[in-house]
Amino acid sequence: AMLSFERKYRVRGGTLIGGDLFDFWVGPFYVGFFGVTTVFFTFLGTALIIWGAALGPTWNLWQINIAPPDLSYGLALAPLREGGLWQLITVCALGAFCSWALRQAEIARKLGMGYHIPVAFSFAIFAYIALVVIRPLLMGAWGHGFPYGIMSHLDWVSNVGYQYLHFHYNPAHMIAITFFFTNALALAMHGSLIVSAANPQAGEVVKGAEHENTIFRDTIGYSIGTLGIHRLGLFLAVSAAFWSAICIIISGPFWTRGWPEWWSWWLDLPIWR
Ligand code: BCL
Ligand code: UQ1
Repeated sequence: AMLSFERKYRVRGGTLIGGDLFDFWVGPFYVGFFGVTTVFFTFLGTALIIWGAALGPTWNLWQINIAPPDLSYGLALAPLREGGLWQLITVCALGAFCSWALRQAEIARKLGMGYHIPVAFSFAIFAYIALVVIRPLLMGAWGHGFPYGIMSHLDWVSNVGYQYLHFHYNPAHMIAITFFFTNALALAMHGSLIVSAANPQAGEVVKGAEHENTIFRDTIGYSIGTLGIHRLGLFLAVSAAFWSAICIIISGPFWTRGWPEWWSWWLDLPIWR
């Protein structure tokens, strides 16, 4: 069943490819050309993961691992059992993520919205591409990608982190973390503000923007505004993903020693002499 206001938003057109051919809904979901490709890559990729798990030693969800090829394969295609599955799964993941972003773009066009949502999501895709495409290409082997598995990818992060002695000294990692934490603070402030305004004392009417501004002006002397907080949130979130991508791309291709050592530029400044 369709909600009363739903028909209004089911507008024809705005497709980027395929014209009217895939311009329809299945239940509440818009399909479109990119809905078809999303489903295709998702099912194929998931099937390949299950195949990889079947070839492996365990069905324990935590321990299933699909590893990239050995470094000795360089940038070549590897046999399926030797990392080839990882390569195909990576292609499916990229296909599904990009299809999803393009489907978001089609829906934004239908609704006459800006492209903020697909643009924002593309930063998350960029972080993934940084890990499994850009850095492996720059380092000359697909084996530098991270393995697909719950525990195994955590082991990879730990091992790669310690390869650079102390990853907290990576300046881009510092910036990324600062954006992630600031984003969490902003979302906590915003979420609590909205829930407070929407839940007044019994018998009182729901509060709006004037009250929202007032609580922040009274407590910290500044309100960024109802539109402003969403612009700030977009900036913080997108920056967190962007600097995450940068922090891993520079680890290896740009800096091969421990990250603590990178800071010797500070100790070497002539002002200390
Ligand atoms: Mg570190 C990376 C924080 C300690 C080594 N580290 C990161 C960053 C982030 C972070 C900045 C990971 C986020 C990211 O990339 O998002 N690290 C962090 C913090 C600490 C920390 C807060 C801490 O100590 C408090 N790190 C350490 C220690 C080192 C260390 C010191 C280990 C010993 N860290 C590393 C290494 C890496 C990081 C190595 C990285 O490689 C990683 C990084 O920067 O990667 C880029 C970006 C988001 C994504 C990549 C997700 C992409 C999502 C895609 C597009 C969509 C998925 C769809 C999904 C499959 C669908 C699901 C469907 C559902 C059913 C709905
Ligand atoms: C804020 O000022 C504001 O405007 C009224 C909101 O709108 C709904 C908010 O959610 C938040 C969290 C703030 C406060 C934010 C800063 C950066 C002072």
